[in-house]
Amino acid sequence: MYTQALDTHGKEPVVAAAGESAAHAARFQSRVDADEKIEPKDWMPDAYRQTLIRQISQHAHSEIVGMLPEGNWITRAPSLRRKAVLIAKVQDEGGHGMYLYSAAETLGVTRDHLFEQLLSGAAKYSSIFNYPTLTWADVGAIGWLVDGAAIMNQIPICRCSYGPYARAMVRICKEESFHQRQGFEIMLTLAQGTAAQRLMAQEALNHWWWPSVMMFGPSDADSKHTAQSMRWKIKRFSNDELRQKFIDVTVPQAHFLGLTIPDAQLRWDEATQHYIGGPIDWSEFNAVLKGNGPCNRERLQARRTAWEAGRWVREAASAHAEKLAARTTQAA
Ligand code: BYC
Repeated sequence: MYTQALDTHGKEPVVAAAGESAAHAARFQSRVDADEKIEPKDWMPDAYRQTLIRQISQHAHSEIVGMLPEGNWITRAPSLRRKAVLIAKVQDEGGHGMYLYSAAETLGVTRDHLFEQLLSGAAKYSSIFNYPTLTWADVGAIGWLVDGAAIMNQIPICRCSYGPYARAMVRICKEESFHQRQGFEIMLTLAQGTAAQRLMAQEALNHWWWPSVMMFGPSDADSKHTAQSMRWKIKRFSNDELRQKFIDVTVPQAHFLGLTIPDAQLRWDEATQHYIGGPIDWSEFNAVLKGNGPCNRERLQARRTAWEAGRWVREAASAHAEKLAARTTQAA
């Protein structure tokens, strides 16, 4: 269901950047075209390196910030089982962030530098995590819709041309599919519950549908990075292609739950065999990216507070590592 099809974009001719040899650039592109993995010590165009650092670090930041909306419900999950599952999910997200920061570090950037970019507000993270989780159903909707969208976007990244990113994504996607199912199961329980629970589930779908659809990024016409990233096989599908796949998979799931997608224009199109939705309000997406979503300030403040509160742990770990290294040198 959340799978891949043939690659369709990025077949333009290779052009070497200033200061890079045309032969290197052509050899690099032919390796990418042959589906060889590019590894950290291999030659790569600087723009490829910078694109990967940007995308992988934004992805890592999204995982770390993404812990906050659900973490908010750990103490209030409605049963011990739900609490244990939610703790495990949030912990997985922290782990995903760590694999991704490690993958970014293989490109020659430090984790501290990436954290500085996040905490100063210079780096982006996924727009979706700037929305609040006001009810338990919002936690279900995050698992069902946000993790569902994440899987749709991330399964193709398991075939990304950059080896460390592709390998990190294999494990991440396995865990994301559990996350999607736990969210769907929360929604199913609520949808089969009392009238108040069904209403809560419907309201969560109303809150999360459009932000989830926007999560795939700007429309192809406005996506500045897609063409080049597809040529380098960092991205395998365009934003609109993945968005359409997500809508096609998710609408029948909403029908199964007995819930209504909050899009009055949504219809099944027999000719294309796709669900066609109404227009997306990109002004909302752009406002969130500019820092003006409902929770942008709160999310960044939470990360800054955690960074400061953890300072003594980092300092203690460094001091311990220095002591160990000094002892090893003395013993040698
Ligand atoms: N939010 O040219 P485009 C998760 C930015 S984690 C914010 O299409 P690209 C989860 C984009 O960065 C989910 N910004 O860019 C975690 C670019 O800005 P800059 C995160 C966005 O890179 C915990 C500009 O708009 N997933 O699922 O070709 C719990 C132009 O866009 C967004 C990943 O990071 C957005 N939604 O395509 C639960 C996956 N969309 O950098 C779940 C990996 C776009 O030029 N990333 N922008 O200033 C990708 O696949 C791609 O980077 C994107 C964007 C499809 C997101």
